[in-house]
Amino acid sequence: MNYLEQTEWKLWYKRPASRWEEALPIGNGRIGGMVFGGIHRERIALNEDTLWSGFPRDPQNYDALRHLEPARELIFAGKYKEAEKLIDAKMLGRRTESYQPLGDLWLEQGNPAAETKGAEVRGFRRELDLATGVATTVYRIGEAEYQREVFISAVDQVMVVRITALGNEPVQITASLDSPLRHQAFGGPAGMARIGMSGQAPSHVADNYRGDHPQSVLYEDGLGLTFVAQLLVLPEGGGTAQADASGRLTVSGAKAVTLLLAAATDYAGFDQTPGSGGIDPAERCRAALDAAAALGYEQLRQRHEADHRRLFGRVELRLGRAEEAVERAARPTDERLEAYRRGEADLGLESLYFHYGRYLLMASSRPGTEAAHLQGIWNPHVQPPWNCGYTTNINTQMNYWHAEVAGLADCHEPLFELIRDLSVTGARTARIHYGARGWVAHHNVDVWRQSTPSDGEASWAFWPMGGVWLSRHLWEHYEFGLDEQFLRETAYPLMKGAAEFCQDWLVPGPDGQLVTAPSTSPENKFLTPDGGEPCSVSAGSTMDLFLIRELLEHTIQAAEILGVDEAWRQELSHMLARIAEPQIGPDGRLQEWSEPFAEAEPGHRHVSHLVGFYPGNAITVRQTPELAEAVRRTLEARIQNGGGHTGWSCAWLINLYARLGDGETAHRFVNTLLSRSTYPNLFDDHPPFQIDGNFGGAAGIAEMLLQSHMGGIDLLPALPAAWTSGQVSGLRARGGFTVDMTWENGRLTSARITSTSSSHCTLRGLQGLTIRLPDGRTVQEGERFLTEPGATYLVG
Ligand code: FUC
Repeated sequence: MNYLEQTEWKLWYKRPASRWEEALPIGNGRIGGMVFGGIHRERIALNEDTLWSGFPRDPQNYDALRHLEPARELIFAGKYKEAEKLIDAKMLGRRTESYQPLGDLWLEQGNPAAETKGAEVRGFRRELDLATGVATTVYRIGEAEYQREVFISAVDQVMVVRITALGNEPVQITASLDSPLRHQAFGGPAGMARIGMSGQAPSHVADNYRGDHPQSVLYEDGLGLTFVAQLLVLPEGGGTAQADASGRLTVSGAKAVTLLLAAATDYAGFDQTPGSGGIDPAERCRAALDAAAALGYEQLRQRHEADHRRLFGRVELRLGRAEEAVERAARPTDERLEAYRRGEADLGLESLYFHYGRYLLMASSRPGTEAAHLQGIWNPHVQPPWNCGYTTNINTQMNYWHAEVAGLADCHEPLFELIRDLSVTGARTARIHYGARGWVAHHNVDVWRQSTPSDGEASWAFWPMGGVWLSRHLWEHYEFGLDEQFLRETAYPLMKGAAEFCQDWLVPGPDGQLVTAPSTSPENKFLTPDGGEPCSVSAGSTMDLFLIRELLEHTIQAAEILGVDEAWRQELSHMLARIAEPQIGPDGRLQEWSEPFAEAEPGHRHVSHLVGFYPGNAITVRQTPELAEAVRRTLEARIQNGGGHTGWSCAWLINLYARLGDGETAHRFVNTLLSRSTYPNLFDDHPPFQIDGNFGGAAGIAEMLLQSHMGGIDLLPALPAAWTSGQVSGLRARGGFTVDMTWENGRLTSARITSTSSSHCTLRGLQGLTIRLPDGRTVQEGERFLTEPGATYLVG
């Protein structure tokens, strides 16, 4: 698809960005940049993924446990509102910390000769090439043509800006660094082409959720993390570069310039006080810059591109005809989005959105980096929306919904590291808050791995299911890749700890069935049966019980595969049999709570009780059709009442309708996500910018094309009429398979399944086609066959 790479996977614009939501994101998982593409004044906003406010603290509420039994008694006596008040007053912990911006690289670029003659800027174009991970800005002034390329290398851990001038005008720039945090800029040593800045993050950024301090607070008391950014400039073609002591670096007379930027903090782990971990961020920057300078631009670019393509090229999706996609891509992305909003079909934009979701995960989450948070890695605010945190009651999980299916299993790893850390902090919280074994996490987590119920009131803060839901990702990673070493060394011990917490957390309800209490259903409220008051606390929410049930099942399966913990497995099986079942209400909907309470907000954005349908698979259209029908009715009622109105909420609907096999409705929500909840740079608009919708949207598009949660692989399970023809390669299915497909006139025309292990495979959705085995035998739809690692099975 070489010619397509010229255009199809690019975002491009005719004007510089005037705001964050127009700028173009680049990143290597650790360092993030937003490229504005200014002409005379370029801004590249910078982030580093460990730069957070705060330091390790003890966030536990030692008083909480004392109130657990009284809260349970109130709940089982039907006094829900009183239980909620008790939790709000006595059982919550302190606020989580905030991700911080690093600052900006400013480049003032002149063309004095042409400007004095009043020459105009012509031919402006800025673009982001998803296939290479390079953002490029080009324009002409007078006789000169300028080009600025920017990328952030994962291999060499530096940002590279390459500025060239064609024609007779030299490159003339002044570079400087700035930050909204307390910092100092410096240049030199004198005469050297280096500048830098060093600063400190606040030790606490938050408003006090109790309302004692109605104003947001920001403590700059010297206890926070130290950050450093350094810039090294390599002029070519006879140019000179001079830094002054204040940190301004001027290049003149060069044909081309390469700027290298490194950034680091002294973060040494969630349990290390800033400065105590033996990390010297200035030294780290210096070392990265020296190594990169020795390589030079050409090699840096080659190494970056090879690494980027290795990941990006694993999956290719085309919807519709190639010529049409190319034609659409000739239009600037913002204009394209506008036209789409007005109702013009643009299948290329939909597949671009899918690829962008993959690109953004590659740029914000790589092995060894921090996991992607609410804004991925890109944030300019000292007090960002929701702290740029890890909100684990949907958002953090959604960030990784596409990781496995869309060929980025390695980008999933930072989440596993976060889970591992949480199992340490969360073990204390389990013990101190609940007197329980194992480990627990609640709805908000930060870089210090806060595991307590934090940031506000019971309806969102009191939700000890964060670790349970996160553990599903460990199992999914195993199911897709079948890596037994990962299961043994990483997944199982963490899943086991989460399951042990559940063992101690489940209690018999009045009828003897096991339930959770206190229990909430994020972040919805019901109306109390007696007073009609909005309330969040009861016993045994449907979501809690789905999450726990699935965790216990997966843990048992994992223990069986590994041949361990036999007696304990039996214990879990007995518990499973006693857990209360999900209920279908009198109106045919799946009940959100254990009783058919009226909802305070019937169009609520969260559809927590559907977690067992997607991402879970406790309910499926094939195995539990009645429950699946209840899911459909639940969705209809939510949507009728305005549900799905935030970016991520809409993205969840795409996945849910894909699982229902309803391609038309799934596609309608793809359309809604793109036309209502997408900024000009294709960032998801919650509002404000929040990246989960990008990732959940990409997952939804994949889920429409391929599913593997029903004990086999379903090809094109929710293909909408609008996607008449298309092709996809490299999607992954559970059981260690990779799937390529083409379809025309809404029908599968060929498929190729590659096996990476020796597991059984069952294919559905063949529409009359058959599977040819390497020995020449043919297999039909729904027939199970054994695969060999490395072998390819053709459907035709
Ligand atoms: C949850 C959601 C909000 C938002 C926040 C970051 O609390 O209910 O919509 O996404 O996380």
